[in-house]
Amino acid sequence: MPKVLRRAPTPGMSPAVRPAPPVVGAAFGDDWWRRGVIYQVYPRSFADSNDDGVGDLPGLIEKLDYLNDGTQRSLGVDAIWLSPIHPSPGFDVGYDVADYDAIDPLFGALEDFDRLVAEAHRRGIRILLDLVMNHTSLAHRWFEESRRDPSGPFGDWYLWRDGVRDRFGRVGKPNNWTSFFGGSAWTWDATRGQFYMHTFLPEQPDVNWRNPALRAAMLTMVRRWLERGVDGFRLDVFNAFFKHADLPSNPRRYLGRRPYDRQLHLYDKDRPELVDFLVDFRALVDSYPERMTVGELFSADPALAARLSAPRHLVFDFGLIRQRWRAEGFAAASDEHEQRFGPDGWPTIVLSNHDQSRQASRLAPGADAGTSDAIARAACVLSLTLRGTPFLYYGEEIGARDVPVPWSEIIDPPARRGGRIVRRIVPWWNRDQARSPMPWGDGPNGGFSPVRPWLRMAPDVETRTMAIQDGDPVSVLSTYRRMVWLRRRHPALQVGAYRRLAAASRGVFAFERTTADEAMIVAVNFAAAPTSFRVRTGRRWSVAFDTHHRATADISGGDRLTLGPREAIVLLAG
Ligand code: ISL
Repeated sequence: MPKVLRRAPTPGMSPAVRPAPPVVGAAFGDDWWRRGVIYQVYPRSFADSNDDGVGDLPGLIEKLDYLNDGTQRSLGVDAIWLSPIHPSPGFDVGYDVADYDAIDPLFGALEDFDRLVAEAHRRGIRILLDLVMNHTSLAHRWFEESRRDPSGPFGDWYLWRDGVRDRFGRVGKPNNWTSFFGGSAWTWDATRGQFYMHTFLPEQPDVNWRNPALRAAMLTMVRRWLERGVDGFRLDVFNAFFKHADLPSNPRRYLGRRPYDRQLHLYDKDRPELVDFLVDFRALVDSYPERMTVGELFSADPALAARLSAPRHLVFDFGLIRQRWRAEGFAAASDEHEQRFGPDGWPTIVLSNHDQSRQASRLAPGADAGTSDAIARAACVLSLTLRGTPFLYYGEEIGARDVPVPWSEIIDPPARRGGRIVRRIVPWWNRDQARSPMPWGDGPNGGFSPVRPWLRMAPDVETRTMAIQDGDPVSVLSTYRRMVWLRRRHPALQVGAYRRLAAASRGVFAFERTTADEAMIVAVNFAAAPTSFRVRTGRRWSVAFDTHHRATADISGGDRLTLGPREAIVLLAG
């Protein structure tokens, strides 16, 4: 009997918003946030329905069956996380929001969004919005009002401060805070005659979460999206929401690749007041059935992620994203998850997102396609068997690699003025490389769009497309499909306890996932040569999945198993 969500209309609900359609046939019910697989869509680059070179919501709707049509021909994901789709000037490619309640015409209209929710729910797919609430765009009405009328109702909705005079009478910045994107975190606004604070670009002014009216306006906005049927939210840099009330300078530190790293960020994020906000915010979300959230921690700290996590409310810690392709590193990061989150805590499993180098490139730098795909398949097995909720990033399922983007075409993160690039995070890395449009198949631009896409296609677009891999039983895409559906059939892979197996030989990371009713072993050989290890369990095992397609596990002579180069295997007891 498919799980069907029923929700009585909320009293006083605005007539413009009607209860969401039920999530029909979802594989998981109330605990889908633990058992399900979540897939991040970067809307600009996913599917272009109107041939303008940019992805959009109608295009995404056309691809829902690819994501989950209820059969093993599809990827089988349980939820989609949409990177921001709100109106934005695009200085930070959508993470500078000008109107939280609307849809950027680039992607379609609110009606298209409602249709996306209905069509996704009809397939048992839930929809998460990316909420950028640490800052708005300069173009947001709130900022324009705040800048225009300091004593008006919006005057205190942002972090405005006078400059400070030095002993020579010169006016300096209010403190030493730096922007993550380079330069000071303070920009002078001539209209208001004050500085305003921005953790990121000057086009992304931070809001003042200490202001009760701002906080109420944000929670009202969140409720409107919940009423519209949104199943959850990803919270952009949520641990940066609160700053110290007095805005003191941060202590300096003398190491660090970038100026931003050369401060101890004691006062511009991770403030204790966040906890009280999360209580209110999570109470609102939990007042709607089967919702969830995931907070993006603006630093890779599993301990803090664990402390801020709660049932239904996950927190990205990015411990795995920092790993290179080494068994010891992945094993240590997984063990740290267990140590920090504990058996009752619930981590996230993330190897890719729109801010990081594509995992195939990061884990197999400079590799030929065969090696890259072998590592992509083995990494897929890890993503879908480690304990926690897996978040896949569009394109990783076909082994997509970073796309070299020439300086003249770089979009991110600079604020372009008059076509000139005025700022970038670091010269050798821009995030465009991991945001290239999805190559679906034949036709111009990998079948993404007949016109020049907003960002260049991957150089291997002729040989690495969804269509090519769709029909190949040993492709990366086939591996993802088989692993997602394997995970769906086995509670041990969804919610089972994790225990690392002592792999005597280097290069192998092996662990158990167990529930009361089933036990599975996952073993990954990171090495480029065959490697064996002992699996002292005294049980009989069958092969549930193997990247090298062996039918039986050769666990002979005292549970010794030999894995081929970069082979990943999943064994089922009994
Ligand atoms: O970009 C990064 C490293 O290359 C990340 O550390 C990222 O900047 C940081 O995690 C915050 O990311 C989030 O907020 C930013 C936005 O640019 C990112 O796309 C978003 O994921 C500001 O909204």
